[in-house]
Amino acid sequence: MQREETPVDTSITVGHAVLELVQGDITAQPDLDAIVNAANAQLTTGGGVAGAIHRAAGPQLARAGRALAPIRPGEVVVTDAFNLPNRRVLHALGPVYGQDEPSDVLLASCYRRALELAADEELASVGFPAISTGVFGFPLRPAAEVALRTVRDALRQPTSLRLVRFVLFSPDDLRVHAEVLAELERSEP
Ligand code: AR6
Repeated sequence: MQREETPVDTSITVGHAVLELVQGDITAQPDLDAIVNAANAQLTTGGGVAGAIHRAAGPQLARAGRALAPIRPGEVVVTDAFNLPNRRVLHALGPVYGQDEPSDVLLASCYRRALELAADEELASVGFPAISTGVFGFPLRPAAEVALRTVRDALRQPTSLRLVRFVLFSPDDLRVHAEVLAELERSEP
């Protein structure tokens, strides 16, 4: 059997919203009202996805963060998006795996709070990276389970959101998320 090299993008409907998985760069999602940053506690530039977001937004983003820092694991704060094509950046501090416990509860809080804050601002669409799965070391598959379950549960409640997009950086990240979503749809319809 031939192995599928390029995973196809996935999308499902949950409540009144679409939940979709794509491979890409979260700084290049101009159709989304807000994007989520996998931030550090001080809301400084940092590396990984945070570095990319700060570079694209410009130095005003770090300046805006200074007034709101520090934040704790599981917390999310909102700033303008400055030079990014989006309206808002939601800065989520994920747990450092093996250090901030319980890591799954704290990770779920990042996704839930981000969606709550987006709904408070009546936003219709938001994009997430795979929070904590880079520098913070959260294993990808369990992180994807927490992320996708939390977002599915949230979209079943009344919300302004009509689109939640997971923007996964590598084909492998997309494949794992697609597998986990299919499994959740089977086991927890
Ligand atoms: N678009 C989408 N995803 C990306 C992008 C991008 N442009 N760049 C990287 N990723 P990480 P964390 C993926 O390390 O684990 C920072 O220094 C990446 O491949 O960015 O929450 C902060 O300042 C991985 O799958 O976030 C913090 O100190 C995912 O984004 C710390 O790292 C998250 O990786 C946060 O660590």
